[in-house]
Amino acid sequence: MSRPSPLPPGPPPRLQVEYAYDTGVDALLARDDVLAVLGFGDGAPRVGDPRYLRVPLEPYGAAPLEVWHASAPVHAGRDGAIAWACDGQLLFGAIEIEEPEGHAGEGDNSGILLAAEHAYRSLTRFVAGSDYPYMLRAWNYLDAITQGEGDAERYRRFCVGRARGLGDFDASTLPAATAIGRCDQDRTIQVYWLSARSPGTPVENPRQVSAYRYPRQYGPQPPTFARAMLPPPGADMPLLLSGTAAVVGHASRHAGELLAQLEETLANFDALLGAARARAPELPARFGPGTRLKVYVRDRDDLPLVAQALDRHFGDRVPRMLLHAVICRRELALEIDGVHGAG
Ligand code: 3EB
Repeated sequence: MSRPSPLPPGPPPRLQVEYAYDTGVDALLARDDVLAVLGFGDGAPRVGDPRYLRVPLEPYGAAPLEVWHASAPVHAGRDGAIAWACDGQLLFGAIEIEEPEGHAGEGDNSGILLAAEHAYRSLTRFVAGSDYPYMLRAWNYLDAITQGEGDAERYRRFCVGRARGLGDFDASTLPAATAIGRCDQDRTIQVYWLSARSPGTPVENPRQVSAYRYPRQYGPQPPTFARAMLPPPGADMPLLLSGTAAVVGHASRHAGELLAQLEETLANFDALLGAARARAPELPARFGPGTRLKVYVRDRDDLPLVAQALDRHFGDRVPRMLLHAVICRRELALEIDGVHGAG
């Protein structure tokens, strides 16, 4: 068990996200600028390094490793259930919590609520007590995300547990996030995050109601995330894009129309980039070689259609991976997250 040791002030934070197709995980982890490596799907390696996390979402086509390059030297360790790695400016953390048996007071699906609460209480304490107290970005992966009815749906229970674990939070400083469903029947919630020594600037989307202000119809606890996060001033880092889908205002659009949902999602990104560029005019207005996208597609059979549509839209200008994953609203066929910087 260990904690990140205090480090003197250093150069500004640096983060570069690579999708690596040809380099093995051991070679990547041997580099001292590597803050994190994410492996997707059944074929992803199993490695004990705290900088490595295996995410059981099946990629479509060749399976890359996602590599976060930061500033060497990176230090890494474990503290209880938390794996961490840091470089003096940024911290990658990951926690995996098995869902406990629920208890009657919480009704159906309280196991996911309790696991989310536990994960978020642990990571919130850890981050607050570290030299990297500012949450920039969080990813949440849980099995069977839309199982259950009404307020007992697992995603809604997750939202309640996440908010309880966050404790007293200020909606204006919430991180960018993704919450996506796995299909592996492993009732273990995975949360990983990026936090920093200095705060980023959250960005909301002018086409969308802020998620933390969603009306009651979507559950008792609105989702606690910002639409995007601009990196700390002076950082050599991309804009961090939250999971984005065909949600306009607060409503899902184009139920049953896959490609219309894709177009709406891309329109949401155009608006989000516009809002981010008002504060960071150097960001490109369009996705390009400095963008990395993760495209989550609910139905396996839709994967080739989405891949073709993205090819038509972006050609090979925008690096991306497609993953078979379940979106947190049943009518949403796809969701996209990623990072966006100058190429
Ligand atoms: C949406 O716009 C789609 O609960 O952390 C996207 C990104 C979504 C993050 C989360 C949920 C989350 O509401 C869902």
